[in-house]
Amino acid sequence: MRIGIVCYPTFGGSGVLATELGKALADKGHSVHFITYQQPVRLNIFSANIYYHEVRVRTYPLFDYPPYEVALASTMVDVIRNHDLDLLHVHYAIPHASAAYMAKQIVKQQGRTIPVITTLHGTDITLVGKDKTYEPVVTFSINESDAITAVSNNLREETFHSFPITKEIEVIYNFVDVARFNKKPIDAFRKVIAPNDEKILVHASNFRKVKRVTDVIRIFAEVRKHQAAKLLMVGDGPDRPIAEELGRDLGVDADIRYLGKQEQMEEILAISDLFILPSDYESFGLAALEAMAAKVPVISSNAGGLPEINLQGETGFLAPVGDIAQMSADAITLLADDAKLQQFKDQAYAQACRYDIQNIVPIYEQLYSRFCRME
Ligand code: GMT
Repeated sequence: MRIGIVCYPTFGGSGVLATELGKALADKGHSVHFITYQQPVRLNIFSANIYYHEVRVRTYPLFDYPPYEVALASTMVDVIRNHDLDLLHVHYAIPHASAAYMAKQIVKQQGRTIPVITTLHGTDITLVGKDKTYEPVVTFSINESDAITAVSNNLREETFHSFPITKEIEVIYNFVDVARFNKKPIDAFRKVIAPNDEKILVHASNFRKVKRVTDVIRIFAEVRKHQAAKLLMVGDGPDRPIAEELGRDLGVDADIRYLGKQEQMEEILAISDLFILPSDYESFGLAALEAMAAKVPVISSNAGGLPEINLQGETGFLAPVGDIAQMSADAITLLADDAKLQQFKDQAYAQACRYDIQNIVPIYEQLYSRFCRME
């Protein structure tokens, strides 16, 4: 098939998932056309089956807000026509689903049909999408999609709850390439971070408010009262300065390393013992799944779709949002017992294997085949 994938090219989970999906589809012989405004961060390979079409937004002194959605729809039309696409798969509703609707109408006038599949990822529904600035367009463009998928049951239910959606929403869980994440730790790297064999905790996110990075620091400070440990903070974003300040106030800053945005997550996870994700909401928590694939158990909140991924007392522990005392207690208990920690590591890995790329990508292919002929 010739598939157009529209996504954000940044480190966010939706862009990562869309890029990994495109790479996997290309490996299986499909032609994959990425349409976005910048080379996606995980699009770091050469494949004869992968094409990248950059959306260029022309500026003009009149525009306070350059019209990205118009440029995106026009690029979609261009790629549909010139590369004879069989379908468009858009990740994150805003503005990708409405731009796809526009492109679909334009090519329809020329006698061509192009199925549009919209995958909802989370904040497009729970935070941004239901704001009344966007809601009517989001509702319309989701309903106009030929198929709608959500990355967890929780997100499916949230979508029905917040929007008058008239179509079925299919749940297709996010996936991870287990083979890539199941790596041996690089001893020299571990020695640099934890020279005295301290346990290593890790958090990865975009450091937005929803991620509650200050909870991560507070949990770590509690753990440090009981044992020597290090904390790796991966990613960057608006709440980094307050996390740094809190670390200094709590006297644990010397044991925290901010690594910034990292492409080689598997190497960081390979030396880690525990992943912390205390978010206000996660539709899925792809970062937690990647941790589990690297045999790292997860201490998380029980918000959104996290209980579907992180299994209480098996792959890690969950607690209500903001319950720092419970999350700290669970982390301390787990880190203090090497046999139990190893058992959780193995169980986390087994859970990640259920979401392996090999199991999930065929579900997308089956979905596509309902809308266009397989070659
Ligand atoms: O978490 C973010 O802020 C990024 C966001 C995105 O759209 O890139 O992530 C969302 O999609 C991911 C992939 O499906 C999910 O794993 C995340 O849980 C989800 N984030 C939220 O729901 C807050």
